[in-house]
Amino acid sequence: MPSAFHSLLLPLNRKRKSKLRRSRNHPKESKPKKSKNHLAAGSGDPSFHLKTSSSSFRSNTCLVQPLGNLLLSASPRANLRDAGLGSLRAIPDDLLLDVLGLLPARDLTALSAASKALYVVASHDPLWRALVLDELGGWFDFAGTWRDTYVAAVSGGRRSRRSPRGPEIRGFYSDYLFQSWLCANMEMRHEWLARDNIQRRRGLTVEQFIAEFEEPNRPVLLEGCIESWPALKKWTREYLLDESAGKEFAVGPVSMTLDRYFKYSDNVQEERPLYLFDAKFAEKVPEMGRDYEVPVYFREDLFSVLGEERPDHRWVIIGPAGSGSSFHVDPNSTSAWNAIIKGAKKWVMFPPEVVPPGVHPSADGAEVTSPVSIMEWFMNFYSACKTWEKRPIECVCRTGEVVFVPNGWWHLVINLEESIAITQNYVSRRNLLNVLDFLKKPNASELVSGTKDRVNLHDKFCSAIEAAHPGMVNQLELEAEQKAAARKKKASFWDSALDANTGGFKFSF
Ligand SMILES: O=C(O)CCC(=O)C(=O)O
Repeated sequence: MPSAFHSLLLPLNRKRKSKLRRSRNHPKESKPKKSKNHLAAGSGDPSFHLKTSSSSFRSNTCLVQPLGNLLLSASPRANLRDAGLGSLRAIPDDLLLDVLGLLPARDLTALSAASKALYVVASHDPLWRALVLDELGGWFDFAGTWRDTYVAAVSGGRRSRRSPRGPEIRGFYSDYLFQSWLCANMEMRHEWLARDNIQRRRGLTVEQFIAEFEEPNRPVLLEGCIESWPALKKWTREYLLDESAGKEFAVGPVSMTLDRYFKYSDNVQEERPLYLFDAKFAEKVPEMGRDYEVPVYFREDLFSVLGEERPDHRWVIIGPAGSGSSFHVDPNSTSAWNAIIKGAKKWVMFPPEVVPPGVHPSADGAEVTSPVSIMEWFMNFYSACKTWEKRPIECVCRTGEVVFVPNGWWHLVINLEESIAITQNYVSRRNLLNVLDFLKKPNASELVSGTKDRVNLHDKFCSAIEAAHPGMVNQLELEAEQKAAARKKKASFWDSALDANTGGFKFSF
């Protein structure tokens, strides 16, 4: 790695998002999201450490250098990219990749033999990932790179005859391609992990949890509340592989058996690793459903009145280091808990009224996911909120710990090591009115997710709640009105005590 990378590296600017990087942002979201343009927004110390490649298949060398390094090269105008792309050089890299993404594998291979520059571009692994997932679904044996996986699959399992090193590439400069490689290969920096300002609580009573966290809608990390889960001891790889043999789990846009997924996750190093996020795990593998129970704080589950028609509400989540969930807000205004059975996750959370830097929610609330990858967010946006008055709540949550994610909170999560977790989204009396408001929005058909009947969910839920808990909604509305009136009264007392002209207090002794 040339040392000039350090000085010229950041901020890198990947203005447009290539289609190849536009996979669904979060598995709980039911619709593909539109991409948004954005600019990198500053950076801190630009030094970085590369992951040591754990894969027996590949090394993490990069064919590309950041554009700034061209200034330091012997011939600052000689970018191999431009010389070797011919008239395609006028097209920005992200657009070029979108165009190449339309080609079948045969044409991509032919193109990569035309020049070294085209070799670099046509070897961009996300192009091959899209081909593998489109053509093979989850039925692939990962071979270290997506290109090799594709070649092995179409040649009946034989490894690629391509030289493992490929042609020698020098002097190809591209911020877009370099940052994609860097996001896949760099370690999380110490400064991104150091801040831990969440409240950690052990032994809370349910009443304390409600009063201190659920009612005021504040995150908390709960310790010691899943110690009795059999999953903590039982969920070794061998056990999960045995129990789930032949069953497929939802992994990004495809379904995969666990053995194929582990072969992939053990050997992958990419910017957005495929994440196993399955809502039907307990139906497919009932033993997994029996190996955990809902922690005592989250037992009120009002969506259960909808029976079969309830939106998806529980997921098993498995992923390698570097996988995770980019910024989003959970669906249907629900709150959630996330319990780690194995591994460690870094969390960053912003309250509902604070949109994280780099995230652009749409005005109608239909778009609540982030267009930037997790590593890209840390590289280009994490330091932007250092000086903010409302800094995010952050923590590293480890095996046996549970994070409470209050409704409406933005959150980003990255696995620091291979992790297995269970998460559930729920509606309790504390967020029932929020959820009903959400389901009633005029564009509910766009907003509601995790269920087939997006339009009628509000009415169905209201009737089912009324049948199961007569008077509950009215009672909650009354209490909410009383609380609002009490808040107003408190505010007007202070208003009257405050001298509007001077901004000081009026004392009338
Ligand atoms: O990746 C994770 O564990 C976090 C999952 C998450 O954010 C969610 O379930 O909403």
